[in-house]
Amino acid sequence: MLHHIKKNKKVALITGITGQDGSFLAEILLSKNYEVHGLIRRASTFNTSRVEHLYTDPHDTKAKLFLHYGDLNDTGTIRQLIYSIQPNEIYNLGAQSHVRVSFDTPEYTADVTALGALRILEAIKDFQIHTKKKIKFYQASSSEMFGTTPPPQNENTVFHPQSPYGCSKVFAYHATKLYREAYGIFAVNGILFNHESERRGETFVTRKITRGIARIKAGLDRKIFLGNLEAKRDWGYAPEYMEAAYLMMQYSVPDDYVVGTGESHSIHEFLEIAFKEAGLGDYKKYVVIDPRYYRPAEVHNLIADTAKVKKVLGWKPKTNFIQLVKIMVGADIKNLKNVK
Ligand code: NAP
Ligand code: G4F
Repeated sequence: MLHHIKKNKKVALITGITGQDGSFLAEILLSKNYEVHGLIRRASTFNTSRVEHLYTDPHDTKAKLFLHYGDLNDTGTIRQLIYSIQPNEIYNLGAQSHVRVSFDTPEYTADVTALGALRILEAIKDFQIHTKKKIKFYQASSSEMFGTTPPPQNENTVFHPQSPYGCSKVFAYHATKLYREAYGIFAVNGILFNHESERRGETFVTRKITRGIARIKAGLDRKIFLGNLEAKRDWGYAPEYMEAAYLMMQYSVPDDYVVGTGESHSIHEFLEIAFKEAGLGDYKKYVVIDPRYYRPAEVHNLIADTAKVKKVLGWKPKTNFIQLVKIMVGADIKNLKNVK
C-alpha cells in the first residue's frame, strides 16, 4: 500500500467517492486538511471523473487523496482497508442508489445497500475491540425510507418503504442505530432528502431533464421520455447536504438527522422552470410519457421537517428550488458547448 498513516491529521474513508455526494464530500474534507481515502470499483471504463480534479499521483509526498479498489459486497477488502488505513471517520455513501433499478436487481441492491453497511459496522466493531481505537461511522440514509407515510417527515416518522432500495436503506438505518446502542460506536444516520447538482447521475429525473434540454437546444435530440410527472420531491443542492453530513460527524454525540429544504415540487414544476430557463417554451412540446419509467410502487410526496438539524447543528439550506434548477440547466448547456 502506497499511503502512510499521518498521525497529525484526520483520516477519512469514503465509500461511494466516485458518486455525486462522494465527490463533494471529498472536496470538503480535503479543504479541512483530512487525508482522504476512497473505495472505488474496478470498471472497464474510467469511473473517477467526478474526483479527477482532486487526485494527484499517490507517489507524490503531498498527495492527500488515495483511491483503493474494492466493493461493498466484498467483506475481505472492507476489513483489510479499515485495518490498514485506520480512519478516524468512515462515510458510507456507496450504494446501488437508483430506485427504479432496484426493482430490476433487488437482491444485488440489498447486498450492496443493506449488507454493505452491516459489513462496515462489523469491521468497525472488531477493529475497536482489537485496537482500542475509535472510528466514527456515517450512514447515507434516505427519505425513500418514508415511502408512503404522508409528509412532513422527520426523525420520528414511521418508515413505509416502496422499493427494494428503500427496504435496504431501512435495514442499514436500523443496523447503524443498533451498533450505536449495542456497542457504543459513534454511528449516525443522515436521512437526506433528494439532493441534486450539476454532478447528479444522468438517469435521475432532474439531471435527465436538464441534460435532455441541453441536447434539444443543441439539436441532438427532439424529445425527453419520462415516467410519472405527478410525484413531488423535496429537492436541495448536494454540496450543502454534505456539509450537514460533516457536521453530524463532528457533534459531541452520535444521532440521526433529517436534512432537506422543507418544500416539495412536482416533476411538472421542475420541467416548467427548466424549459423556461433554457428559453425553449412549453415543455409539453418536448416531453413524452413512456410507461417503462413507471415504478411498481411510487413514493408520492416527500417534505422534510428540518427542525432538529437546524436547532442542533445550525444547518440550513442556502440554495432554493429555482436556483437549483437554474444551476443544473446552465451547467448542462455549458457542458455540451464545451464538448462541441
Ligand atoms: P451515486 O451518485 O449513485 O453514487 C453511488 C456511489 O456508490 C458511486 O460511487 C458508486 O460507484 C458506488 N457504488 C455502487 N455500488 C457499489 C458497490 N457494489 N461497491 C462499492 N461502491 C459502490 O449516489 P449519490 O447521489 O452520490 O448518493 C450517495 C449516497 O446517498 C447513496 O448511498 C444514496 O443511496 C444516498 N442518498 C442519496 C440521495 C440523493 O438524493 N442523492 C438522497 C438520500 C440518500 P460507481 O461510480 O462505480 O458506480
Ligand atoms: O430522480 P429519481 O429517480 O429519484 P428518487 O426515486 O426520488 O430517488 C432519489 O432520491 C432518494 C431520496 O429520496 C435517494 F435515496 C435515491 O438514492 C435517489 O437519489 O425519481 C424522482 C421521481 C420519482 O417519483 C420517479 O417516478 O421522478 C419520477 N420520474 C418520472 N420520470 C422519473 C422519471 N425518475 C427517473 N429516474 N426517470 C424518469 O424518467
